[in-house]
Amino acid sequence: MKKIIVILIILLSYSIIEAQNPIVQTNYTADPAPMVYNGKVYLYTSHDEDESTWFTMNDWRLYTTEDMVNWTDHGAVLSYKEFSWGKMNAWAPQCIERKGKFYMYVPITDREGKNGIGVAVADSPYGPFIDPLGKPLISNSNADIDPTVFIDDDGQAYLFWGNPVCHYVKLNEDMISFNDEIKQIPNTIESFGQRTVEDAKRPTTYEEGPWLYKRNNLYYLFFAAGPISEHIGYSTSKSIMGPWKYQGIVMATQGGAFTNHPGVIDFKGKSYFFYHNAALPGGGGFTRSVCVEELKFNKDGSIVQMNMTEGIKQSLSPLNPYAKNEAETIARSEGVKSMKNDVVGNFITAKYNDAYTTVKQVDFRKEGASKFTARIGTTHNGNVSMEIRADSRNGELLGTVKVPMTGGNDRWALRTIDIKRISGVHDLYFIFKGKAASQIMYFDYWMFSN
Ligand code: FUB
Repeated sequence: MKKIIVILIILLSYSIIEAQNPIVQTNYTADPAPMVYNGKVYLYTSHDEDESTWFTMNDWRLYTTEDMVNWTDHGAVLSYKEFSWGKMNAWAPQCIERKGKFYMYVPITDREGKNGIGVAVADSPYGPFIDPLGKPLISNSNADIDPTVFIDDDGQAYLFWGNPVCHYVKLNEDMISFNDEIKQIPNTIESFGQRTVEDAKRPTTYEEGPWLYKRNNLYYLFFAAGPISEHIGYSTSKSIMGPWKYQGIVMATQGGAFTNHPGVIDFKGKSYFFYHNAALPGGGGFTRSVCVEELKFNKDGSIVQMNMTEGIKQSLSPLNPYAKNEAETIARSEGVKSMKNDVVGNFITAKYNDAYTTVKQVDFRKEGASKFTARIGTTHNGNVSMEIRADSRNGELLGTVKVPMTGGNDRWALRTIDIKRISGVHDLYFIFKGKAASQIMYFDYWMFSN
């Protein structure tokens, strides 16, 4: 019996360690805003600073994937500091593409302490994003947070936002102005459902974080719902202008953060629901992490209620090991931080001995690989290395790279080693070994060859 319990504990801890959710482990992220563009998911997030005890949030980050399992970290792509009028609070964003330009809508508190919604424009989803207005696009009331943007099939764009009520406006074709009057969705029980506790300011479950989505000519409005701790609810309408009808709970309160925030996309034939919780070590209400689940619909278009799970386990497409792969492309990691500098852009640093990253479903094909190349470096002299293993952290050792002392993350070395030949599809583990107390090594990119 004792033996069985020990085995169960080991299996359980292994499955927790190997869980895909939260999908980013190298930073605290919140308020997911996924966008599909040219066969790729661009996931914009807000960013809780490490050890935050309040919403200490200075920038918006970007992660991308083509397979829903391996995510590439592109670092911060915009900060409130790039808005001349912005003072603080880089809260929930959303980015959308129109005619090859990318429009990022962001809530910011201005220098007078007033909330507003700014817009920044870029020629690429990676930025740089520039504020074309020099002032907020929306400066309506202190409810001006949490924008969601949507372009309907007829080309008309809409911006919805707000806490504790949901406002909306039709945007002009330039996406950075409007002529329409700002309206409010009636905060009625029919629209948003009845709150389970009495709150004069908030009679319905609507709290914040709206997200617009359309499927089979039905409009869905997902939102963070109260009372706190938040759950996710949704309403539907045959017209984006309403009336909206409350439909129920998408995800009940779970996960240890007192907020939650929805983001929904269709990608490669499936629908996905993004949210946040407090699941990372050190996680809490101000140190949140973004997660994703597959979103399923009933035949009548209603949503199958979800729990927070370990996430998506099956990659949609294999990873090519013969191309240059960024070290910050990660399915799962522990003890690793992502960083950025002017020398190599984004890279990762291993914080302690046995920290690791893994990438899933790497296809070495039939012919296989016999060499491994990586750009690496360390500030420590001797005894720093990186193991490459197949399929698990204790899986077959393919090779060990000795990490040269380059002297800093602005100085790098390229190392190629012979490895045990590997073919077929495998998960890959990079395990960082070194005795130093912190920042044992840096890792920028890798590739295999023959
Ligand atoms: O992340 C800051 C705020 O917390 C967001 O604007 C809300 O949606 C909630 O997630």
